[in-house]
Amino acid sequence: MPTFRNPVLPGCHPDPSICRVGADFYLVTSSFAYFPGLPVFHSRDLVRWRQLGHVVDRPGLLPLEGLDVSDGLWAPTIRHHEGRFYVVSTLAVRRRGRITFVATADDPAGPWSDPVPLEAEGIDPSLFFDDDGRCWFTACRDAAGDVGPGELWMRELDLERLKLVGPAHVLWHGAVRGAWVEAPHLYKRDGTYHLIAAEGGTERNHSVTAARAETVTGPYVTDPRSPLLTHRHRGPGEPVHNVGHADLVDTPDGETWAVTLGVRPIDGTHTLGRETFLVPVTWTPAGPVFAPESGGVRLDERLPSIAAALPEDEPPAGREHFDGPVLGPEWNSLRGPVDHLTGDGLEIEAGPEPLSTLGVPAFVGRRQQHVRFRARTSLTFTGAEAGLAVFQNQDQHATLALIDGEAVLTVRESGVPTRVAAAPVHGEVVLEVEGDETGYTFRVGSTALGTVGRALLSTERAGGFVGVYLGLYASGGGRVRFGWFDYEPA
Ligand code: 6LW
Repeated sequence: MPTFRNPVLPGCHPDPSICRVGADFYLVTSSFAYFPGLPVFHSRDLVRWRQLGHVVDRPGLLPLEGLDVSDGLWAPTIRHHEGRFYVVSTLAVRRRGRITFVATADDPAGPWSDPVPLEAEGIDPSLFFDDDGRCWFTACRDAAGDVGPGELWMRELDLERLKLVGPAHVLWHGAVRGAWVEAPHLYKRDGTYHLIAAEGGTERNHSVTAARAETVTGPYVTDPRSPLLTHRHRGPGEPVHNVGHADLVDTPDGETWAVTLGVRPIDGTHTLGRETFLVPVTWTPAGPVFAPESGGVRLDERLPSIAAALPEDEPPAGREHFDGPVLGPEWNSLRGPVDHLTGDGLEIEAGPEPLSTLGVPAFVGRRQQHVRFRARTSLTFTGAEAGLAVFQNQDQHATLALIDGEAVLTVRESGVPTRVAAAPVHGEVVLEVEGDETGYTFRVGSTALGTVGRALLSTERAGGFVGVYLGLYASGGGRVRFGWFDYEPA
């Protein structure tokens, strides 16, 4: 039986949401304080995804500056209705408020409208279009309307005015009250409304739970089979954990699949973030059955029937020469755009902000998507500081940088920097980082400067919701030119 390899979107791609229009599938994920925000992907077989762009792709649309890297754009939902795409999401700042918004587009590749704020409490918004054309907005909130374990609620969304209207309906408190019910999505099947949610928190106890109702506004009755999907009971030998936060889609030939987040821990920690996995679903009179054959998320899963043949391995991306007019969509900066030039390498203006700031440092990065990889770059520089960063968050990262004629390896843990090693350098320099299960080994030319333990840059150790980015950065003045960048899975 032909299989594909999970995760279908490796690296930090959590909270996936999916919709289909004809033969085309579209998917969005959270992006936190990275800019541009809310990546949009396209696929025709659910397995091979290509990024089209971002929903929040212009500066100034939403205030990302000042945010911890794990705050920002959370848990979007994408839906399509009568020729229009809708994305709802929340700019969340833990303990300091949030802005829930809707953006629309005729083409998911963009342009997307400016975000329209909605008067909505909580996080994890979703939309459901009923047979009569009415649009129902759902989200989760706690009793105080803050982020937290609590309840799922609903209001109607007026599609003309993009405003929530009518009364709020409380739908459900989860299969277990107080177990962080979140990530609601609603579907209608054979006249019954099925509410899917996540419960247990986004770590090891994560899960998919469900409730059902005969009318859209409820009452919703807990599906006694809940959790319908979880790996919380699996031991440390299980390769995939934290499974939950699912969204369902039907294929043109009648299969149902779910996208869900999960992590791949090694010795109890993961660095790649929460990734997007694809899981088969069948519908029974009792409701959806996730992974009917295996009961869980598999690294090797049977191919969707629409993917007639085994997908070919992606050709290795090859060396990035930055010779296009703009950076590819896989590149992000932190909290806002960075002054840069492409065409002949990547030139970055080194601003005053260090990587440890909550502002916009001169940083351009991409997700680490494989535990074993090698990343290299060549640069010439005469300013204060520039190089390669393995970035978990502003307080937890490792850098190999040119500083005063030396290549310096620095590790920052809990906000405290430690200079690990240094070597003198001249002229054009090649900086390298190689990752594996144990750590990140840094080299300048062929000289190894040291290895930083992998767990140090893990989400478990750093806290928060993101995975590691590999970035090029500069700070303290001067202009740096990166000639090329290689990222190779090993
Ligand atoms: C997301 C929520 C969650 O909105 O983490 O705990 C948040 N679970 O569903 C950020 O990814």
